[in-house]
Amino acid sequence: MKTILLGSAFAAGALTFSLSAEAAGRLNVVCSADNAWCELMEAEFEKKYDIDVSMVRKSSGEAYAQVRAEARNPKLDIWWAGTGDPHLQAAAEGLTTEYKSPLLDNLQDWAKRQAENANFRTVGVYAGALGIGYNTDLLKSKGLPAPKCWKDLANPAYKGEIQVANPNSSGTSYTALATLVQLFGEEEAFKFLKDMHRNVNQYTKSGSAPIKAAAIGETTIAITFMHDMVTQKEQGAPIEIVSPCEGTGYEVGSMSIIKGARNLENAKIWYEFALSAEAQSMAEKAGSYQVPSNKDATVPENAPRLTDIKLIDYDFAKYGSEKTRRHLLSRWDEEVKTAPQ
Ligand code: S7P
Repeated sequence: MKTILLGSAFAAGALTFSLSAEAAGRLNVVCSADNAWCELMEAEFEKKYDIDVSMVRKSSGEAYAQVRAEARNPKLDIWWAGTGDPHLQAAAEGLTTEYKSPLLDNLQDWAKRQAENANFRTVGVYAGALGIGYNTDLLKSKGLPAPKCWKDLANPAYKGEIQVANPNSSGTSYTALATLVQLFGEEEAFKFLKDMHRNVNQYTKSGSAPIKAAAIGETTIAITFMHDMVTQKEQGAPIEIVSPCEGTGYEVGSMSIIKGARNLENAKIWYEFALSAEAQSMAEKAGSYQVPSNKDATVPENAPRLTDIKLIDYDFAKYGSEKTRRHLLSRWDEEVKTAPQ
């Protein structure tokens, strides 16, 4: 065991503190961000610390399922990134550990609130809003109208043209489901989802897959986070980003230490690294355009700013609760997935 001085490793202004750590050792991470960002985080962390990272990439709902399944014998130490709702559910179920970072006061209010809502069993690492993206070339060649609102997506003209993820596996898609319920009320939201279902060509496992498919012309319209659309646009894809006219929901991408983590001290080192301005400013290098939670981190120029978007007052405590998530997901399975197309 040796003591690592973390303060010097982080951006100026960060608190200096020490952790008694298994500096040389291992860390098992489940990563729910885009693969390129997961890999960059792993590489940069390993460059900086003498810790061997073993990482798996899973969508948020799948990562939550693994954490839950392994509760009695955890194999993971830390769950980094992914939408906040399943992190909140894991916190409420006692699957994650309370930890108060010395960097909390450097974080945006929405990131601190996420931690407070979970009794510090999770924390916000980034934020981003949901939107509708479409392939401008395909839309034009098919003579389709440009969607402007959520409700437009039920237009029969879009039959077979829309792709969105399955909300059971995907945090992005659960955020969309919870957003529609908050915007329209549960009955109207489910009626809309059943109508839109006639237009859906595929429910993917991963949340960002639909906009990747739109970028290569495999679907015309996609529902994803706007920052995932920016990634495709930056790579030259003919993607238009729509902020729905009714308003939209957003995620507080989160991070949690697993209860019973075998490499707890190393998990804390990752936690501090991931909250640092230095690490968060690297996201753009991996083509990720979320708004970082550390106030001192560089916000990518093309990151969709939450202040420019008509956002709903997303009720994270309610829609991240076990009761509401379970209810909405089973209703989606029973009524939407099986509805006639
Ligand atoms: O790609 C980045 C991102 O959109 O992916 C996360 C997402 O939860 C993982 O994908 P799933 O929807 O498949 O769970 C988001 O947190 C993040 O912004």
